[in-house]
Amino acid sequence: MSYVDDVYRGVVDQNPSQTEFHQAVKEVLDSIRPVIARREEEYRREALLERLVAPERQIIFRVPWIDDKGQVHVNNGIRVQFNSAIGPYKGGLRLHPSVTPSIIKFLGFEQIFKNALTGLPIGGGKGGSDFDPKGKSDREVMAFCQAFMQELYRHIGADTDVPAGDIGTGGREIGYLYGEYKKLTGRFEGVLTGKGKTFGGSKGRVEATGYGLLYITEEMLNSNGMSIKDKTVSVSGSGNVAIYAIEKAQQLGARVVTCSDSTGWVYDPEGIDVELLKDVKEKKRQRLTAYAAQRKSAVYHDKKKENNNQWIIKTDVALPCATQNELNLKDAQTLVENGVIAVCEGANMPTTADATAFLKENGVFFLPGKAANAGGVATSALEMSQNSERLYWSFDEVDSKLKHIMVKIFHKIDKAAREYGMEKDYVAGANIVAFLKVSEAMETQGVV
Ligand code: NDP
Ligand code: 2IT
Repeated sequence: MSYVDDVYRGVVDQNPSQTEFHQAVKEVLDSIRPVIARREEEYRREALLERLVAPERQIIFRVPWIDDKGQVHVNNGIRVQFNSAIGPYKGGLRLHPSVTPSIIKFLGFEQIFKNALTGLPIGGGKGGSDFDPKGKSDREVMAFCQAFMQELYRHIGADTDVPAGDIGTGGREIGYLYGEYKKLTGRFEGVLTGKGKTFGGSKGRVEATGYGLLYITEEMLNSNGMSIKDKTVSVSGSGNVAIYAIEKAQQLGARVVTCSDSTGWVYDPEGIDVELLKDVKEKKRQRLTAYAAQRKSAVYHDKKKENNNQWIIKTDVALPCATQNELNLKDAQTLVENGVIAVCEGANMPTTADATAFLKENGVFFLPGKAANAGGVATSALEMSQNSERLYWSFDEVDSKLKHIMVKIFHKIDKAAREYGMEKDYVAGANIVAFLKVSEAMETQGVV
């Protein structure tokens, strides 16, 4: 068996039932086969891939907190410090009932390569809890965040590990986490990103993932003789990434006709009213039914009752911005039948492996999440820079740096795909560029 196959088998054997983690590892390993083939014996002797697929450290802890009625709850807490070859561990904290070690490990593994693509000095990590902030009072969310930080604080720091937001973790949660970190350590430092703008948060971080997704999508379309202007776009999700993807797509002249949450989706042929969506989701924390109730042109679809989703709508560009494996083979077939031109991942691994293969085989331009949604973590790294120099940059300065980073990522992955004879395979391009950078740093630093 080849070295790559040996390592993949080891991952499956040693991490049984961690299917999301297997999926993320398999995609990367398959992409880098031509790179490994050039130096297979050396990599094997150095156990480079075995080291790459094993987290440097995993911290698992209990998180006891008290609800408004006095009931004590215990949630799990986890932080995976995956790889620090090119910088301090960096990656978000996910708060969602579906959080398991497999989910956090797949996200942490993806983060290593995403962070390498940004060109900034950040290693890969991820964390979270099965706590569900939905339906909890602000005081309960605060109680949870404080309890979570009471353990996490001893493992993180501005120069060691810098967590941030992800699903279920937004500005409110980062604020409570930061307050508790500061109370416990007495240090005011850039230990978290996505902070409030009054205490070290960068302008443009809230918008960064969604805006960055559109900057790289536009660059890819331009390079292939097209543009996002006047295209129709379907988006899934209605959280941080989705909202600012919709906003930037509209600014660039596209018509976005769908968004979704975990229970339903909205078709709005006149184009999503993004200010109304922000009011419903960011301010009032309501369901999408509340959006549809206030918008005449919108039709609400219940996912369970109708057994369908937003991918049935005919559009030119699809932007999955909700969660992993939300776009499956059947969805990909529908998108292709409807003539979709491009699928660009705002979420992490939203497309299943067979759906990705089908889209690529059918000539759909496909940008993988580790490239397409890298704008969020890139801007987090810009927040770290501002915190280190104790300065704030203007929105325009941050936004223009973000745009530059996204454009550069596209050209790096495009070039690598061509160099390895896989023109326009941006999955392969992204994995190869990132692997070459991280592996070079690991080899140079010796066996550690
Ligand atoms: P939010 O919590 O702000 O929004 C998540 C959205 O996805 C909500 O609309 C939510 O619906 C929906 N969703 C979540 N879980 C599921 C599920 N199991 N099934 C269906 N819908 C679901 O998260 P973000 O927007 O921050 O994150 C979205 C994706 O983008 C994630 O994959 C995340 O890892 C990725 N990402 C985020 C970055 C960031 O900076 N925030 C950066 C890069 C990637 P509901 O409210 O009903 O749960
Ligand atoms: O998946 C991601 O890149 C994020 N959730 C953002 C991580 C960060 O550190 O900003």
